[in-house]
Amino acid sequence: MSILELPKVELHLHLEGAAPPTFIRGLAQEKGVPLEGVFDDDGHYQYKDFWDFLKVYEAATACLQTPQDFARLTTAVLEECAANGVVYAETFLAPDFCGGGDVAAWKEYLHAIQEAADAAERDLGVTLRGIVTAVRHFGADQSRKTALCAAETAGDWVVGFGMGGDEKYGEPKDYAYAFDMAREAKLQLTSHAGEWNGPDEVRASIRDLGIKRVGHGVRAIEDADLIREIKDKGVALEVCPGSNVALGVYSSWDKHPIDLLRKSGVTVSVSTDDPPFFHTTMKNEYDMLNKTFGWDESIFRELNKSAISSAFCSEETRSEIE
Ligand code: ES4
Ligand code: ZN
Repeated sequence: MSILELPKVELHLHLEGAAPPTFIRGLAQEKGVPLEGVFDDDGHYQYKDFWDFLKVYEAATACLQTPQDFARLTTAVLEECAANGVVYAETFLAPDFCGGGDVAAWKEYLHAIQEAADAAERDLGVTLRGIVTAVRHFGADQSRKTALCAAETAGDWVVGFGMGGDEKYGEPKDYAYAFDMAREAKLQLTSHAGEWNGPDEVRASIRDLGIKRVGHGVRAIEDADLIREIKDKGVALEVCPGSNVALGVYSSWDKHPIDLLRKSGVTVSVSTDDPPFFHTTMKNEYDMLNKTFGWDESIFRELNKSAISSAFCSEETRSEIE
């Protein structure tokens, strides 16, 4: 079997960030939303660096206005997942972009997203689960509202709580209250760390937020003690190599530490993050890992096994995707 055709598990995928440019352009036209500076002449998303990316991301997201818009987005994203052989995905959902952090509005958005996901599971064979996500640079107060949205909808479908956004804004401990709320609601926890800040950010996130998975976490490779701690605690890294290269965390694929992390015994999985923004797909990630590091079918099968074991879903769902 070609490695590109293998069944894949993806644990780090932002729903809005997975919106195809054509989808966002269509929506903008329908709604009369001006989208200045979002696309280049070829119709791709354009941004100068990560911080500009966050602005462009928010501008594009402004076209997504109703629960129905998010339902259509979910369908489009899951079609792309299916085309890439993804059988199970966890997606970050930000209530800040779905009803502005209000619990009642969030429930309506979530309901629409879940209905679209259920239909895609039937029609396309892709299972989706949600991780409610705070946006770090929106601040600690807002993160508590997000955690309330998460706690109010925790269950078989909303399985986790996380945080993305600007890692240079504030400190992990500022968000401990939100993560405590989510933990009490029996949600599993992840946070973006160690993409822009170094190993200390990963260490502080594990210590102060009690996370069991780290979004990116790749810069942990710079600290041998931290690598040991990550292994001892069974923390898994959601690694997105194509994203890291597109944003310049690493200058090229062969400089990316994923192979070193895997060889050092850290649990890693592979995801696309915000695929059209980074000109990638799960097939492209597999192709590049094969070409750069010589990963073969047995390594990819192992990778997916450990991705399934670090998934946040119920044991029942886990056994269905195995
Ligand atoms: C992110 Cl809040 C958010 N959304 C999409 N991609 C991201 N990367 C880091 N934070
Ligand atoms: Zn991310």
